[in-house]
Amino acid sequence: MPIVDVALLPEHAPKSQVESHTLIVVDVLRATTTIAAAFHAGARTILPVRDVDHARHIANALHNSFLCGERDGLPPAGFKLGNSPLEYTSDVVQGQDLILTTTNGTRALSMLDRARTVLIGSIVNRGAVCDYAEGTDTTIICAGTYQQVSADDCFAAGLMVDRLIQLGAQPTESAQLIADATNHAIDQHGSIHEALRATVHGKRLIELGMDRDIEYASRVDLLDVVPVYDVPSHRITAG
Ligand code: 3SL
Ligand code: MG
Repeated sequence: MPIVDVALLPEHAPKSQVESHTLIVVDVLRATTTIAAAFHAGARTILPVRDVDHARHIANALHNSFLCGERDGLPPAGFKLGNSPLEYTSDVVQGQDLILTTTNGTRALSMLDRARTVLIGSIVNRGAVCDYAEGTDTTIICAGTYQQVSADDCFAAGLMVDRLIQLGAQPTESAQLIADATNHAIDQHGSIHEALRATVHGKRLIELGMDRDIEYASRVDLLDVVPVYDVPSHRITAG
């Protein structure tokens, strides 16, 4: 029976699991939600980059690509798009190669150089990603926020654990704990949207006027896309 485990930060993922499991990287507010929206809108590839200056250097070298992402929630100077999934519409990204750098999401991806299979997961593409991982040992890796455990990512992970259990996976004790905590939070707040709004990072996004991003990010199984990160080429494409 395949197992499902959850790492609350990329640093917490056991090396053996990184190298052998199907990894689902989650930064639900907002990088992995944004990546799912970008591929739903027809983006060709996404190159995740950890550092802003490195992203700018690559953009100068790669024609027909453009810079996307955020620092402190907002797009750095010269970036065409920020990190709101609502910006990634087909009239803007259809057929495009995007260079993406974000505070937490692309940092998490940069820590998986020894990984075999890396999927980009969020609440909006939870069903599609879990179906893709069905039958394999899976570790959900939460990006965290500023290298701290982030409840928003944990809630997304909890919804994925529930789905993978339905598909026959055996949760580790920590995975079960995250699923139970997620269901408790949803009961307490009335919806996954309100549970996300109540998190530390959710409150910060609301202060930045980005409540619509949280609402979008909370739409379970909205998109049938499975972005796959190819570690050797450092590129994300639609699986
Ligand atoms: O994508 C990210 O790194 C997020 O965790 C940060 S923000 O929501 O875009 O501010
Ligand atoms: Mg985040």
